[in-house]
Formats: sequence, structure tokens, C-alpha cells
Amino acid sequence: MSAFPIVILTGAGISRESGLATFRDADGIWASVRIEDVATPEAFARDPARVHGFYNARRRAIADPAMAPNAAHHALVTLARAWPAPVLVVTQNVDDLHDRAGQPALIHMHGELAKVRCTACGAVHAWTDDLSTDTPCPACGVRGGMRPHIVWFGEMPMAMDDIGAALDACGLFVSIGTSGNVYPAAGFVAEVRGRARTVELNLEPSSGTRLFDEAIHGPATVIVPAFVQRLLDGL
Ligand code: BV8
Repeated sequence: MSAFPIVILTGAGISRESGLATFRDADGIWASVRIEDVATPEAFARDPARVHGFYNARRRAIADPAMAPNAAHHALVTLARAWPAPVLVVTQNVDDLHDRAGQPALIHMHGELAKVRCTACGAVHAWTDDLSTDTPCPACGVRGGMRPHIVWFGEMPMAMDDIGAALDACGLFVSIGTSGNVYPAAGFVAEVRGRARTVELNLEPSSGTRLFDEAIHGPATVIVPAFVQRLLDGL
């Protein structure tokens, strides 16, 4: 088995079969809520209670004990444990299903629903309860400054330097369950193209499907375990 590092980008499609909605599919989140109303710094400044309500509902949904990692999440853990070189999962997802599956090297580039941040002191806290405009920061006590630890449109995604270094070093880039509409993540395939092998695993062709060396289409719980097995078999 050749020892090249692997970077895997995941999106909402990998969590769909665990019961979480995607964003841009017909039954996705952005079909019923406008991005400009809930997922920008301007929306939070204008109507923080509405933004809290949107993220409180989604935080409650991932806390449901019935919500569990699926075969695709587990397959990526199997790959990371068995592969002889580094395997980094970079997820756009704000759910905690990769964490709960036990993914060893994981970056949440768009933040995490299960964390909140104080805009007064910068402290980040693990959080399962609802957040309100009156919630005090457990670290500094200031009320009114708590926000979801989420990267909104117009904000800088997290850990971009680490992601850039991993993309520079990888020999294989795999994109799973993402429509390829949100940048900078949608640009990763173009960044590594020509240097690393690129593979798309998605229910249907993404916006950038022609940029991949190989594309396999189907449900993540079927095609991800099969692809992992193929890699581990050295094919
Ligand atoms: C930034 C909040 C500066 C969290 C989210 C060009 C270059 C750079 C930037 C831009 C650019 N053009 C525009 C921008 C700005 C903007 C952007 O991309 N806008 C788009 C809409 C045009 N980007 C930003 O503002 C970002 N910040 O750029 O900073 C910068 C510049 C350069 C370099 C560095 C920094 C910040 C983006 C933050 C986005 N935050 N939401 C939340 O509330 O959850 S985005 C939201 O979309 C989610 O986070 C989500 O993760 C993300 C991506 O969506 P997907 O995961 O792809 O989901 P989607 O529904 O679209 O697709 C699901 C796919 O799964 C489908 O294809 C479907 O077929 C498939 N599927 C379904 N079921 C299954 C399945 N596949 C397999 N199996 C299944 N069962």
C-alpha cells in the first residue's frame, strides 16, 4: 500500500442518512429559511433572537440520542486507522457525527453547533442548551455577547492554514456529500488538481464534478464504505 497522505472534504450529504437535512436539496434548510436572515453577521446584528432560534433548534436536533453516525462516518474512521499515512477529514458540517464516530484527525472548518463563543472575551465553550440574548458567558460573565461557534457567510473559515498545508501535502483528495457551492471549500479540488488524485463521492454530480479525476454517485452509506475498502485493498 503506497503511503500518501489523504485529505477528505465532507458536506451535508454524508449526514443525510443519519437524518439531518442538507442545505441546497429540494427539502434542504435553505428551501425554507433565507441565508441572509440567519447565517450572516448582519443577520445576527439585526435580529439575534431569530438567529439564536435557528441554531437552538439545530443544536437540539443533534443532541437527539437517535441521531447517530452512519456507515459512511464509520468507514472514514476505519480508513484513518488502517492507512499508513495521515488522513485528515475537513468537514463543512457543524454537526458532531464525525466526532462521535471517533475520527482521529478532524477539522470543522465552518464551526460546531455543540460549541458557543463569547464575543466579549473570545472564550469558546462546549454547549448543549439553548442560547439567548441574555445568556451570560461562563468565563467573563458578560450578558448579550454569546453567539453560536459557527462560520457565517462573509466570515473566515477556521484553520485555513492547517487545511492549506494538508492540501499541499496530499496525494489523494476525496470530496464527499457536498454540492460544491460554498467557497473556499468548493475551490479545494482546483487547488490540488494535477498534484493529487481527486475523487468525488456524492449522490449526484456536484457543481465541480468535471474537475475530479473520478466521480462515483450514490448514497454515502453505500459508496463511501465501498471506496474505503477499495483503497485498503490497494486498488
Ligand atoms: C469566506 C453556516 C473569505 C453554518 C455555512 C469565491 C471565493 C471565496 C469566497 C467566495 C467566493 N464566492 C463567494 C464567496 C463567499 C461565500 C460563498 O461561498 N458564497 C457562495 C454561496 C457563493 N463564502 C464565504 O462567505 C465563506 N467565507 O469566503 O471568507 C475567504 C476567501 C478566500 C479564502 C478563505 C476565506 C464562509 C462560508 C461559511 C458558510 N457557512 N453555513 C450553518 O448554519 O450550518 S454554509 C453551509 O453550506 C453549510 O455550512 C454547509 O456545510 C455548506 C456547504 O454545503 P454542502 O455541505 O455542500 O450542502 P448542500 O446541501 O449544498 O449539498 C449537499 C450535497 O449532498 C448535494 O450535492 C446532494 O446531492 C448530496 N447528498 C444528499 N444526500 C446524500 C448526498 N450525497 C451522498 N449521500 C447522500 N445520502
